[in-house]
Amino acid sequence: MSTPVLAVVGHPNKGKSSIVATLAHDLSVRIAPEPGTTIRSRRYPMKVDGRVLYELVDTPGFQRARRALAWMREHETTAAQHAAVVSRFVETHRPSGEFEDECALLEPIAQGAGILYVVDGSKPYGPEYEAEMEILRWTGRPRMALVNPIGAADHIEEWQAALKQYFGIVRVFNAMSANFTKQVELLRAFGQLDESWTKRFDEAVRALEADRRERHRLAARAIAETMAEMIVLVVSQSVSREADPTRAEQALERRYLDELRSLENRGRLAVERIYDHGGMNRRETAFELLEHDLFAEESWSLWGLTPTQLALTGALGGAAAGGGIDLAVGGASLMLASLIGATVGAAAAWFGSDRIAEVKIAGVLPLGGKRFTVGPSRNVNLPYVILGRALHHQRLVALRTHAHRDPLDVPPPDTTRAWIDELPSTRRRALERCFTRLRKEQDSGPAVDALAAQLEALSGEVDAVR
Ligand SMILES: Nc1nc2c(ncn2[C@@H]2O[C@H](COP(=O)(O)OP(=O)(O)OP(=O)(O)O)[C@@H](O)[C@H]2O)c(=O)[nH]1
Ligand SMILES: [Mg+2]
Repeated sequence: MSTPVLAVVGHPNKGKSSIVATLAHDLSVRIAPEPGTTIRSRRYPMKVDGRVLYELVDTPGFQRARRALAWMREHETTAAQHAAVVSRFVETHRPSGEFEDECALLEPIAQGAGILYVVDGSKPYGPEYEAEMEILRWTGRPRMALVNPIGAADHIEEWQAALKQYFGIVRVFNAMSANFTKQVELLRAFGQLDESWTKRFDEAVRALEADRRERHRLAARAIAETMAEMIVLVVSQSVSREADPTRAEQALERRYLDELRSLENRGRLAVERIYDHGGMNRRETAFELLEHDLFAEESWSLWGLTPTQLALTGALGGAAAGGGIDLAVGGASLMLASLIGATVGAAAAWFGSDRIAEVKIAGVLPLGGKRFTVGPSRNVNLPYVILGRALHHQRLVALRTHAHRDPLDVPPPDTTRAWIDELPSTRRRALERCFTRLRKEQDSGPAVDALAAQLEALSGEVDAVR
């Protein structure tokens, strides 16, 4: 069985390369707002274990479809000869460079590729597309039309009415926003184009799904490893007798918070690489929105557990029993706050930065100075804030198609606190047990494994959305 090849063709600037990038998960595909970005055909094989399951060919857009069709009509004899005339067109014009774009896009089709014809469903249909579609019909190859709505206007119905006359299958497929389920559905539809392709595309779907599960697993592990480092982080500093201890304490606190932030950022980069988005930029201003700082009050009310949830999870009980937090003052008022139903915002101050970094004196130095340390944080809510932010970022990255060339734009989530409020309490308690183990156990390996296992299910939930 020969490898199915699909040539992605159409008018210039309609999102052909964007569709290739999305399906091939490839950031190296050239995409730009100007027409004429793709100037020669390029193949993108989908490989599993070294074996190519199918190939996409990105092509330049039609430039002179009417003239090309006119040539073909002049050389036409019978309908049975149409495909041969298209091949002759390519052979005749290839050497001279005339009809360069038409030759580049028709060549793979003449060699046996199927056709994916891409149009922009946000622009009105017009007869100028008919020469292109007629040429493609002449090739007699299996073909599907993809309506990619680039803008907001909706001309999809009129497009469908026209496209159905030329293409066996017509689908709407948005290159920028197609989620994993939509990509899988499209692959299955490719398998319907030609009977001899069905098995191959079923195989491709299975391979893609296995690959996706593996990436979610790796992302869960990367998040668990980052959390482990953040939870046990300690920084220390020796301060001489002459130095101002208050300033030294403040500097050490800042260093501790900076190191937490930089660990968080490292975790994010790892997750971006896992989903093959390693090369992208981040929009700083927008990034700050998500990043609106780990220690900002909004972060705590958005990502952390409420006082009641903390109490139900056992986080407070466990920490208090272990002498982890001082319940005498803050704890009592916290409990009171939860009892009288105080808002999370009000409680956030208590949960917030003042209790994350607490400077302790680790020892007195021989010549009189002191050794200060900060960390590990005893703040019971910190792991939940870190985890909420990590899962939000992972979701944005996992759902981002490879057609995007703009920096990662990361707004706060639409549904405030959804992640944690929707977590079943059994899972919350399981997470809490993992956090406690991370704080207590010398060898963090088994606790990281346990946390990664808990996070795997959460990490895969991004694909549950249809
Ligand atoms: N918003 C949005 N923009 C899109 C979509 N698909 C493509 N674009 C944009 O449209 C422009 C053209 O996309 P390309 O994928 O380069 O189009 P093309 O058909 O390969 O263009 P040529 O190679 O020049 O023929 C780029 O700026 C894309 O970012 C989409 O689904 N939504
Ligand atoms: Mg292109």
